[in-house]
Amino acid sequence: MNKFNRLLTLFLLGYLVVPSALGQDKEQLPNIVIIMGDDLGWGDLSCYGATGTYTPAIDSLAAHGMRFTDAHSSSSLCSPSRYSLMTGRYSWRTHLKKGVLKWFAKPLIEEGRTTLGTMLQAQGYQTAYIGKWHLGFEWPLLADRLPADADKEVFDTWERTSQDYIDFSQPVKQGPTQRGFDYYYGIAASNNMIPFVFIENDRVVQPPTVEKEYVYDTDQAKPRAPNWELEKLDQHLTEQAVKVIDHHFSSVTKNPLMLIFSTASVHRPCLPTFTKGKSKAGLRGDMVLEFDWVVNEVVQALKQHGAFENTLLIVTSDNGAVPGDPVFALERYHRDLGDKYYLDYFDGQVPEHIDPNGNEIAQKGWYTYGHASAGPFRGFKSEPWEGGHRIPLIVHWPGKIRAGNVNDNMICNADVMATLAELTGYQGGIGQDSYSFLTNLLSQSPDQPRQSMVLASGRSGALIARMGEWKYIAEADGHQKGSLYNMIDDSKEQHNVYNQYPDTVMAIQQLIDQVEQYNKRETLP
Ligand SMILES: [Ca+2]
Repeated sequence: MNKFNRLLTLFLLGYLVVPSALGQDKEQLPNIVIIMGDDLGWGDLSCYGATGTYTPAIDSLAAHGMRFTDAHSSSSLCSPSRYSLMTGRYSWRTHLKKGVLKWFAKPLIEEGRTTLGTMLQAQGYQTAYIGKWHLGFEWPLLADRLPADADKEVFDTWERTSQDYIDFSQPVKQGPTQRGFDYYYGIAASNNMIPFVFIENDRVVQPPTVEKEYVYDTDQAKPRAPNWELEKLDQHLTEQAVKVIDHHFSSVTKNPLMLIFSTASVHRPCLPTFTKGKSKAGLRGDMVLEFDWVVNEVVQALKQHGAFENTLLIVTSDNGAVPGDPVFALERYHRDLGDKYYLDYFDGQVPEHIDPNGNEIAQKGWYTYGHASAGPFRGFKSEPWEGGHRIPLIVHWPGKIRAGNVNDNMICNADVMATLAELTGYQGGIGQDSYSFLTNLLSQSPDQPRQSMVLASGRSGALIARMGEWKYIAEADGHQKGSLYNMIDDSKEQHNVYNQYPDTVMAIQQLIDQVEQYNKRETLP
C-alpha cells in the first residue's frame, strides 16, 4: 500500500496518524484485545468454579488458553487499579492514596507518561479504547457560570451540583485520546456515576438533557443524555467495540489492532435485560451472563474477519466483587416503585454480609443466592482481603498458549505492560512496577514473574504486601495493627499471625520501603 492510501485509510477510520507506525511492517505482531469487567469477581465465572452463573464464552477461552488463579488488581477499587493496568505503576505512587476519582476529577495519568496505548502506538498498533474510563478528564467549564473555587465546587467534590458548571458542548480534554488511544468511545466512569453521557474521542455525543428515570441505586441523579439507557449500556458499548473491529479489519491497513473494552457490567446497579432470570445468582448473576455475552460478541467479530487466530485476548476485572444484590437499594426500590421488575427474585432470600459499621448499603447486607462472587476468599471490593483484589484473568492466543493451562503464579494487572512490551519488542521505559509474564504464556515450565507485590486497599488506603508465602496488611487509619497471613496454610485469611512472626513482619516492612523507593525504570521525573 502506498503512503497516500495508508494515510487516507487512517483518515477514513477516524484514527490519528501514528508517525512511528508508518513504514514499519508489523504484520507479524498479534492483535491485542483486553476485555475488562467492572467488579467482576474471582468466583463469578464458571471456569473459576461458579455454579450460579454460566459463562461458556469465557470458559472456552480458558479451556483453549491460560487461566491465572493468583492474579491481582493493584487496588481493591477501580480508578487506582485501572491506573496500574494502563501505566505499569502502583497507584499508591499517585496522589490517589484511597478511594476513586470523583465525578469530574482531573486526569490521574500524568501527561507524558507511557501508557499501554502510547507504547503500542509506538510499536505500530492502531489503538482504541471502548467503555468505562474512570481515570479523569479535563472537563470544560461554562463561560457564564464560573465557580468561585473550581476544585471545591467541580473537580474535587462528590456534590452532584458540580455538573451544573460543565459545558457539555466543548471538548473534553486529556482523556483516552491524549493518553495513547487513536479512538475512544465510552463513559466517563461507572454506570451509576454522573455524567450520564457517552463521549466519543474528546466530544460528548449528546448532552445530558433528559430527566433521569428513578432506578434503584442511582437516585439523586442528574439528567441523562437522550441516548443513555442504563439497562442497555453494555449492549451499546459492545456495538461500538464491534464497529471498531469491523472498521479495522475491513480496511487495507496492515497494522495490528489494540483494543481495550472496559464494560459497565457487572457494577451495580445490575439491570439485566435479555439475560434476566437466566442465572441462579440474582440480578448481579444475570449481568455476569451479559458480560459473557459481551466477550462472545467480540470473539465472533474477530472470527468474522479471520483475526481471532492472531489475537492475544485477555479477559479480566478491575477489582474484586461485591457480595451480590444490595438489600438496601432493592427495598427502597420496592417501597417507591413496587415490583416493577424484580420482586420475584428475592422470595425467601436472607441478607448476608451485614456490616453494622458500614455505609447504608452495607448495613442492610446483600442477597447472594448462595453464589460466592469472591470465590473461596475472604472479603470483597474495596477491602484489603483477597476477595477485594484477587481477580480472574484469562489469556487466549491460539497456537501460542497451550490449551487448558492453569497458572498459579502470582501476577498483578500492572504486569500487562511489561508483558506486552516484551511481546512487541518495545525498548522504551515502562512503569517500574511491571514484570513480564510472557514466558508464563509461552513456556511450559514458567518461572515466577515476581517474588513480591505491594498493593493497596481501596477504601482504607492500607498497603498490602505479598512476599513469598506471606501476605501482610499494613496498619491503616490507626485503628488496627498490621495483619499477617500465611497464604499456603491460610489462603482464606482467618488466622492473623502478626504477633508470632515479628521477623517476617519486619522483612515485609523493609520490602515495602524498598518498593516505595524503587525508581529504576521510571519514565517521568
Ligand atoms: Ca470496579
